[in-house]
Amino acid sequence: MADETKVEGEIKEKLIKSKEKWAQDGRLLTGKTDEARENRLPPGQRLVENWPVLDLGVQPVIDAASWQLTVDGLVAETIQWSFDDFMAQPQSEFVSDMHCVTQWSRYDNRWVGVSARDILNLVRPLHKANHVIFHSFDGYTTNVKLSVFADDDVLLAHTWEGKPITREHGGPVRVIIPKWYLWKSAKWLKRIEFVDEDQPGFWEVRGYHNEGDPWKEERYSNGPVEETVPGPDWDTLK
Ligand SMILES: Nc1nc2c(c(=O)[nH]1)N[C@H]1C(S)=C(S)[C@@H](COP(=O)(O)O)O[C@H]1N2
Ligand SMILES: [Mo]
Repeated sequence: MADETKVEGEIKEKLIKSKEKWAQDGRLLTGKTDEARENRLPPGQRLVENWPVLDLGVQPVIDAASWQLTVDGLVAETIQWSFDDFMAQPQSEFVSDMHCVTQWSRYDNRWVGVSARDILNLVRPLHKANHVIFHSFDGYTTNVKLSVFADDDVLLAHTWEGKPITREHGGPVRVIIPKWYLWKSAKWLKRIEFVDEDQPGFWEVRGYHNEGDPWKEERYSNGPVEETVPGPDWDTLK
């Protein structure tokens, strides 16, 4: 089925290259790590009211009727769900903030979906499973530690603010990991794989940090730079 998924647009090689370059150069790092945490805005971020779209230039067209989710790897029970199967699971509603590495944050997003905790209870990862790899229908991958996936606010979301998540934002189902920068929240989710050895994903091998804590400004793998540099206008990133 993956092969039949229609993909619109072309991978934006130029955009990917320039973001990779920023990662090398440490662009967008502010050097400020303890900016007022109580106002919820991590260092170097600014608040937006809209919801920007970021992708590789392709937005797979996946209608709910043909969508399938596989959860496999080092687990006691694998999952293979249709969208109906997915919707028949216990549903969780979480409200969380989003923080994108390109410096925008959006507060109070209301999500509905199946929680990571519920997935973990069903598949029961084996002891040697230490990492989780998300695979998406556009070929994107991203990695987190099992302990990060197991946090109580992690969701496989199908609904945002009472409406199905649109195609551009990763519908029918995307991951939401509120405590990490948004590149860890895979859109167009296809497969969740439990592994023993870490496998850095699409951006992680292109200079992004392997973790992604916005409060520690874990933007890039080469660590913070001293100098404050002006960020690009994120509107032009699309
Ligand atoms: N499948 C997939 N997931 C993805 C991406 C992508 O290109 N493909 N981009 C990531 C990045 S870099 C960001 S910032 C967010 C953007 O999500 P949004 O477009 O809904 O704001 O999705 C993340 N998840
Ligand atoms: Mo991003």
